[in-house]
Amino acid sequence: MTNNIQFPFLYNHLKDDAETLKNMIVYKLIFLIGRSPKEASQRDWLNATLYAVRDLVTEGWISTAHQARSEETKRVYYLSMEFLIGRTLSNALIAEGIYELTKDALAKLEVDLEDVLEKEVDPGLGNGGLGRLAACFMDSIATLGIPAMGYGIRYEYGMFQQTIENGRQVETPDAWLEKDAPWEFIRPSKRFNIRFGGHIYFEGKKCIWNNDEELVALAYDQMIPGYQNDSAATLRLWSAHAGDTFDLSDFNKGDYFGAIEKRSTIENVSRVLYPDDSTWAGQELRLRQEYFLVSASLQDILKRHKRTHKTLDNLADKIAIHLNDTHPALAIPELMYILIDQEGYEWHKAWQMCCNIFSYTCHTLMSEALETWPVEMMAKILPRHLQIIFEINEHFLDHVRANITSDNDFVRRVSLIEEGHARKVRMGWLSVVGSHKVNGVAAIHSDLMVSSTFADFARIYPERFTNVTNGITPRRWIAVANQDLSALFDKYIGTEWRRDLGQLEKLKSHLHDSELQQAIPQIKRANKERLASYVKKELGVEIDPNALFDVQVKRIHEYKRQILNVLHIVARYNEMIANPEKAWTPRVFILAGKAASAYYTAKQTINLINDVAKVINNDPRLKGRLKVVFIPNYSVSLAQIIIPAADISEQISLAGTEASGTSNMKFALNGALTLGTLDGANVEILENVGEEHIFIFGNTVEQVETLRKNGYHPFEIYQSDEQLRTVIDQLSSGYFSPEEPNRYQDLLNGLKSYDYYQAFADFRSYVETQKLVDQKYQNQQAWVESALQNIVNMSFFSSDRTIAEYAEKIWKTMPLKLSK
Ligand code: 26V
Repeated sequence: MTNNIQFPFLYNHLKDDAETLKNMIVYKLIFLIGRSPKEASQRDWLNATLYAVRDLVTEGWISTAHQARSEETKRVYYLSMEFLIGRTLSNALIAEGIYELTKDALAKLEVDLEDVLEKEVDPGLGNGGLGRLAACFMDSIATLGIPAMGYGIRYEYGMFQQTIENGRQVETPDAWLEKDAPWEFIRPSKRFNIRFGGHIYFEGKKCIWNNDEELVALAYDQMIPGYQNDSAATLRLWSAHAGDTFDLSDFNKGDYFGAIEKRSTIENVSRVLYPDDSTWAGQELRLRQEYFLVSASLQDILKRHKRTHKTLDNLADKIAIHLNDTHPALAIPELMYILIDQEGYEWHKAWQMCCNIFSYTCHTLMSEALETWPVEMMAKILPRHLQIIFEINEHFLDHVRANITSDNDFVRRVSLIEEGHARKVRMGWLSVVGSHKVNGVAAIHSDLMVSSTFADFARIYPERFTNVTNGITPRRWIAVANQDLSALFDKYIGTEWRRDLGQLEKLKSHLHDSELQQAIPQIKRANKERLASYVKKELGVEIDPNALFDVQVKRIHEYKRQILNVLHIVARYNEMIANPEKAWTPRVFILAGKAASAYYTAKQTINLINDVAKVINNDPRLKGRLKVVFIPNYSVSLAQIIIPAADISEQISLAGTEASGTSNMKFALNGALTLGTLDGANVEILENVGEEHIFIFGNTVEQVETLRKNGYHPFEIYQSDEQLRTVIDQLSSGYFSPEEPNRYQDLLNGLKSYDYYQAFADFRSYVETQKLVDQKYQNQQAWVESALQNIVNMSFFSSDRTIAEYAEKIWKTMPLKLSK
């Protein structure tokens, strides 16, 4: 092996030289893509640039991996079914500090960097908050130099693309891989067999699993560059392949096509992301996906460990595995299976190792989203794992009876198996029992977790439960998404805020600087113009950047209460029509978000928003002072355009339902004021910015619970609140859907009779608080002061802080000693 190559190898040649970078890009264009500069399309230039920049990141990546191996520090593996990483190029350019250099290099070729950036696909390998959080975490892991790696699935089809036709959501497949993926490295040597099905039998005490299906997991690596630290983390995504083995019996029967078809069915495992994050459907393919991720990742992890340590005895000292929600919870029985059946450990030793290795984050308290697998299905697909889960349960229930209580009802409640005519495995319970730490994602959510969903477990294992409040990466959400604000920060406090958001404290001494106070609305204005031109281009709707931009962007879900937003919009419309001469503060309501394809009420909500928008946007009496737009196909790249342009951030979930929220943090850091309930991380945003700089409304968790307990009667609110009644009756009459007057009957009847998420209960308080928003916006100086208070008080919400907390409290590991 030659060992005389010095790292960094390429950087030495690049220096700060746009000419060299230009040549690198042209080289990639000609020799990797096979195009001449004359014929190259924007996409060709994008790919050539990506390849060139990838080379630069690769050096740091290789040396980080080398460093992690040589230090032998405890490694962390973050298992997640979703990673919503967003576009890579702009982020990489900022991480490498070569944004301007690349712009200059491309300019020499008469190519515009911004045009090229827009061409990159935005891989939608996640549903929403949970997947985006995983991506922010990877960014912080890379920047802090935590010896951690992400594992996920390389879905061939990501989150569906949403278009709106006649006001309704239409889903089309997202074949993102058809457009090249120049950022990834295929790893042909990293392949593992994944087994399913068959049966088990015992030879004495030894359990043998005879599977009847097998496929291959192939690794694709994505580099996640750290911020200017010559380092990069690895996100390894698994892709399913049928392998070399054809089913010989099919061939022998002469069924060639049958055999080929089977291969394609096998490969379905990594075909598509489940696009429903709201209701739990125990579908077999999803179970296979979860096991596929877990089995491939654990084989890889243990192989790496053995290469360095030659033994698994020290496994719990050297690795930590984090479960991003219960989706990868099969890792617990899988590790038991490997340790016992393959490595010969005895039960108690193996179990002790498991509990020390695993930790688990709970991301939702919504009971309908909690995973449970039918025992029968698991028996068919993973017979040995089911048997191990039964055994874990026996040991666990013995412990409960011996040390906590023998009360039968308690034991029934905490059992890993839900009894009933179809028995089910409770994945949340399994995750708690098999982990040493369980955390919620915001203070209020962690409190609720131990007082509701996991109350029984908090009695059994009080020391396990903890909180780690979510965070967001300032690199993507400021440095990439809001370049003008970045430049302003640089001017006042230097550039270090990108890796230490605590530097924002320094801005506090400049709060009365009039230049700063003028710059803030100017930057916001430019971002609003950018969004307005996007809306004009995509929807043909004119929106006025002078108006207050009021934004709610997130998955469409009843608990998030987009409907409350709509009720207020219609109430405001009616008031404006009744008093057209009043000095109304002009407003643009901007909404975006995808509905799960089978979620009827969510789809109705989208339709309603669009119906209301159509009437309002075309009513001349409003003189353009009220507009409503629903921007299709919400994604990470769209969020980067929308969030920096917001004046108001709508965070209006029913108290106790939104675990944390992370867009609330992105908005506040970009200078929007939150209009929100005391839910999720809104509570901590309030604590950080102070009550004069945030609009809080609605019932508290306690009030919500009291209403539920004492009987909640939405119909009475409908009857007593005239403004609300007018709105509901107007929607019922088909005012906004004259071609189908009954279109919203189901939705409205649901609200009037159940209103499970208590939108009516918070309506009055919401409408009144919206008036305070108008008033404040009239006083631009007060508004800018509040915007600034939001920005400077967001240090706590950096995902760097979050990851440092995980590393210290949960994973018990240290950053690598990086050269920079
Ligand atoms: C749930 C399910 C259940 C059905 C199968 C597919 C599937 C996929 C994803 C999910 C995840 C739901 C949980 C989730 O996304 N929670 C969100 O996590 C964010 C990050 O912690 C947090 O900010 C949001 O408040 C929380 O809703």
